[in-house]
Amino acid sequence: MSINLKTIDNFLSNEECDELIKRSEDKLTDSTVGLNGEAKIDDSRKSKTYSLCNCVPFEQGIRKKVVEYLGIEDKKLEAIQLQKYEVGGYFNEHHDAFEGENLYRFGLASGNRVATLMVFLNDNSSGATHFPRLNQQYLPKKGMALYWDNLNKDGSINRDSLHAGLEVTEGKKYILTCWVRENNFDNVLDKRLFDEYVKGLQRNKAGIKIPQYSKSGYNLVHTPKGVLEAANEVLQLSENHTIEDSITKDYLPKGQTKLYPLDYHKQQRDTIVSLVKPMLENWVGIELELTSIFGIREYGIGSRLLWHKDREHLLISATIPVQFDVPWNLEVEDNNGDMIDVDLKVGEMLFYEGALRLHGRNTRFRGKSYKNMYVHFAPKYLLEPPTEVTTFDVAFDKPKGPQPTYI
Ligand SMILES: O=C(O)CCC(=O)C(=O)O
Ligand SMILES: [Fe+2]
Ligand SMILES: [Fe+2]
Repeated sequence: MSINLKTIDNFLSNEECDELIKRSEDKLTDSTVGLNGEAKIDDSRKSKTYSLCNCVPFEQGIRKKVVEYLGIEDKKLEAIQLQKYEVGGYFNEHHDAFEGENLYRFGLASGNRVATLMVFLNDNSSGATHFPRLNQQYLPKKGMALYWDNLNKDGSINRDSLHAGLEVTEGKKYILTCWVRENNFDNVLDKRLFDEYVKGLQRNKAGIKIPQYSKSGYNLVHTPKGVLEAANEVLQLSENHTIEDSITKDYLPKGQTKLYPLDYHKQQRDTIVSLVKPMLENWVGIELELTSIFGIREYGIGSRLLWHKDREHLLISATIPVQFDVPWNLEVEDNNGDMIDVDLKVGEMLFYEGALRLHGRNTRFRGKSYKNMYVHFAPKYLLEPPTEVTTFDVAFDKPKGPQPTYI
């Protein structure tokens, strides 16, 4: 797919370019790059950066010009940056869009960098911006902007957007870089969500080595009719009995959830457990004990369940869709450590080893309502009083019977 690379002559006036350079003079710091989820000074980039403050009419005017040209909401634009390269300065080949760890660190709320608008603030016969895959390069030309897309329609990185700032061999080179995000730019929320995501990965605090109980790691099976009937009865009976859901804040950025607790509906709850338990026991080949069945969780539009591992006693689990208007992929780690997508339908359920394997729903839910139920078990022998104290028993946070806790 094309990156829609184009030039816009005289995007900024000579006076605007000069004023921007002047304003940056005593405020420049070493430029950084995102490496394994951290902003670092690195040999791949040699330049200095000034982030526009957007606090004076002149800088606000520049931002307005960019936003209007791009036809985007102001909130989607990152803080505009000025970059200064001296002789010997360069920026090696890179994509402006984030991938891997960097997307997690810098894009959980804001999303990726959809597009770049770059403006040359002075002329130079070196330090061209080079697009190796397109065999195109542009020498700095005062006031001229370059525009290109960084992502394909499906959100993946458009590899043709690879580019470099070639080495400056004489004079100085000044540019502005303007990056547009998929969502509203919020770097504070990006950081908070990343910290929470890391917490989710490190959830097994006691550092217990969790064994794999099943051969396959996960398993897609039919949901017994009785389970769905019982769950639907609970939904009908508990119309006015939803409770606040504590998961929202930590694992569901922006999403809304409600809980239909099963505690008020013992009969349905016992039916569900008695039907699912033997199936899970058959899957892992050992006797199990219920450790948590919380209720039916209803996710609203925009929900996203960040990848995480469950707590140590939520070892062998089933996730059971009950009703939804739009499908929502679930990802679970397979035996090779790869995340695989599961498109669960009502009438199917997924068995997974939640404390061992990463899982979540990392794309935002696009529908209005997704009602899902989770049932968690642990091997029975782990829950019986230890006959002798082993390291494992000491570290294991033993639940006593069903726990009204989740994740
Ligand atoms: O200096 C250039 O020509 C390219 C700059 C760039 O790619 C960036 O700042 O992301
Ligand atoms: Fe770039
Ligand atoms: Fe989980």
